[in-house]
Amino acid sequence: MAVKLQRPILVGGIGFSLLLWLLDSVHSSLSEFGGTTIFGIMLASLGVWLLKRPKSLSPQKLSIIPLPTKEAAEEAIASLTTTIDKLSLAAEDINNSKKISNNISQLNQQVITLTEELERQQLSIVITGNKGVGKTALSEILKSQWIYKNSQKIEFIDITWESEWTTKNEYTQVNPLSPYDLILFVITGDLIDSEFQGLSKLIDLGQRFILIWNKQDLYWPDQKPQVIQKIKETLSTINSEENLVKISARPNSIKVRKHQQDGTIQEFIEQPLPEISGLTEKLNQLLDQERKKLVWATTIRKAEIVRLEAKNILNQIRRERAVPQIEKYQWIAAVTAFSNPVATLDLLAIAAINAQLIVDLSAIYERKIYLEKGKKVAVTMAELMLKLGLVEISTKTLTIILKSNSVTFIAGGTIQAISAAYLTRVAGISLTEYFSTQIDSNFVNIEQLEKILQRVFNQTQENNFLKSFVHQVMSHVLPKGKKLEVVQTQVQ
Ligand SMILES: Nc1nc2c(ncn2[C@@H]2O[C@H](COP(=O)(O)OP(=O)(O)OP(=O)(O)O)[C@@H](O)[C@H]2O)c(=O)[nH]1
Ligand SMILES: [Mg+2]
Repeated sequence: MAVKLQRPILVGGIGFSLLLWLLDSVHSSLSEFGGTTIFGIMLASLGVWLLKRPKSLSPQKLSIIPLPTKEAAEEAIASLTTTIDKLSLAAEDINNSKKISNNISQLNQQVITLTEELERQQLSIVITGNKGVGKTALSEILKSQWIYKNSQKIEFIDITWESEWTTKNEYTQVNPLSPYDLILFVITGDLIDSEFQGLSKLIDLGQRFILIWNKQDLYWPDQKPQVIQKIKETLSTINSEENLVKISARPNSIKVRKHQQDGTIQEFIEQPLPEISGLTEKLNQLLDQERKKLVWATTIRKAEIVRLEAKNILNQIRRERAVPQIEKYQWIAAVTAFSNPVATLDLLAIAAINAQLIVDLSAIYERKIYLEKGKKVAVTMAELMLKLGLVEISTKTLTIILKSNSVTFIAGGTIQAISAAYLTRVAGISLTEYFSTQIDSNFVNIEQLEKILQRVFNQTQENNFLKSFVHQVMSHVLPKGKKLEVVQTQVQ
């Protein structure tokens, strides 16, 4: 297949000619050392040059949870509406529009519900904590002693805590606690690390909690201050020491000995009353002062979760558009490498091609990365690929696959062509994932990009994928009639 190279960057606009010249001279003077050495030196030279570059392309942005005001909640709903509008627009020119239009009407319905929720009076409180800490006992006692006394419109739910909710996925805001206005987090002694990590994350997500130390009756009075101090110390690192209360939701019954006046001793079992006054005081105070804020904060979280749902569907549509672009550039990369006089893998030429791919992909994902920035991102990706050892591993793996095929003819430049196409694919797919998961901004978070690159690379290292990929590249670059058969290989 003849690929027409239309973009000027592929011809003269690379902007790395000095380095190419340097690499070229290294190549000609050391050619007697053989391909591998030269390849290594080229990579090393590129590495040295790249290492001198600034580490970050731009400041990294942290996602900040807005303060819970009505305006912020309205803004969150507005931002959801914008994403739904984008989705509606993108859905106009795709085939599977029936399902998507159903999704869109459901999303619009959620916007209506969320807007109504801004004035919600009823509160939802979730009681969570590890198994057996007394969640159900607490829920029962609060329902019977507190809600009815105060005629509060409150519902209680209890759910066993799972630390994975706040550690596992990237969208930790989509955890089962998100829809609740307040979290009562129950522990029975020391705060263990996974619980502390969970609480820190809840703070990041703007979720209010009260940490409840239950089963006080199991401790001797002189043990308690120590435990309290330890928990408070830990909590102070996340500015939450005020959030601790201690209770006994269902104290154990106790054996009481009473000395009678006649000298005899009477023994009987007494059931102490639950002791939750510290908690109810805290609750009363919190609800008096912050009831509305709690509702707005929940609305903000819920709106964000629905927005992520919409974004997900939008990303699927965008990915369908992105893949043909990636394929187009991977063939351009293959043909360029195949016909390039430099006999080793030319990472900068690949970077130059990838720069244009980045620009095109960023347009699909509405990131507006222009060519200059695209070049920087492409070089950063080349740098990351080198650093992670992806270039070396892929070249080795592809060489093994090629060498083990039954046809002896392998044209010069074949391995470079396949590597160039492969690395372009890995870069392209990684970028679609990066653009899909990162907050909307034009900054490039190198750390995230690195993780994604590694993951995508690992996924594509699967032997069957690589074999069929080799086939595809060969059919694009090999002269007609040179057939290639790839046989089963065991790649280390
Ligand atoms: N000593 C003491 N025991 C308590 C207290 N609160 C609850 N328990 C006991 O702890 C055990 C577990 O209580 P639950 O309320 O079932 O705890 P849970 O967290 O709902 O348990 P799961 O639903 O199984 O996760 C029961 O035997 C309760 O009687 C307390 O304040 N003191
Ligand atoms: Mg329970």
